[in-house]
Amino acid sequence: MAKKEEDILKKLTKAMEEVQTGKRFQHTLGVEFTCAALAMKHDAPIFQAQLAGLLHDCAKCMDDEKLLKICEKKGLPVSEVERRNPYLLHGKVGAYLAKNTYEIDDEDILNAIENHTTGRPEMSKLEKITFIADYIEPGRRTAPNLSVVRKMSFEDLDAALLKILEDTLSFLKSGEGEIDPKTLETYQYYAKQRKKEK
Ligand code: DGI
Ligand code: FE
Ligand code: FE
Repeated sequence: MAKKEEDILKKLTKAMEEVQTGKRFQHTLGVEFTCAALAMKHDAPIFQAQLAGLLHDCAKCMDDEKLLKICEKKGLPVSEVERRNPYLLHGKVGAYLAKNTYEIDDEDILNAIENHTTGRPEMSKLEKITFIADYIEPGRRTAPNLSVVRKMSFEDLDAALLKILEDTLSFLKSGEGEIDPKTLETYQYYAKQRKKEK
């Protein structure tokens, strides 16, 4: 790794340690590491994946009020579902902060941060890697089918993605939260794509 890249990672790691709780910071390091591993396996740029992993939850430790306030102040759109469930905004606000505070210009990284909770149709490889790494990182313990999904992630990104979306939707349907149309749309897009391939 080039010295400059090393310095950027070091600086941003320190910045995340400052804005995150201990537990969240451990998750962040786990996602960064898992992004790097998935990038190695699936031929994506490793440094780019590390940056996306490191910054994906940079706005996670803000309370609902703060997230809404930043959106209002900076003109970021807030949907009905997001207004009722402001934690869904931490990706969008995170991408904003990544660009404006952490000086990330790479649109692909910014998209990976923005879409890491709900996904979106037609994700780039980096977006898929970040979405999946967030779910499978070593510190995650509660998700169903975790060992299967972890293995799948190193075999077939789209298959893992679809399984995660499926499990997230059934978790939400079991009464754990209101479904964001974006999560459903993402699931439907990848389910349809999968069917076409068969
Ligand atoms: O920020 P993390 O906890 O690391 O992970 P995340 O950004 O993927 O957020 C995870 C939570 O987001 C998890 O409890 C499921 C939830 N989630 C994903 N899609 C939706 C959703 N919650 C709601 N209400 N609606 C969704 O469509
Ligand atoms: Fe998150
Ligand atoms: Fe996360």
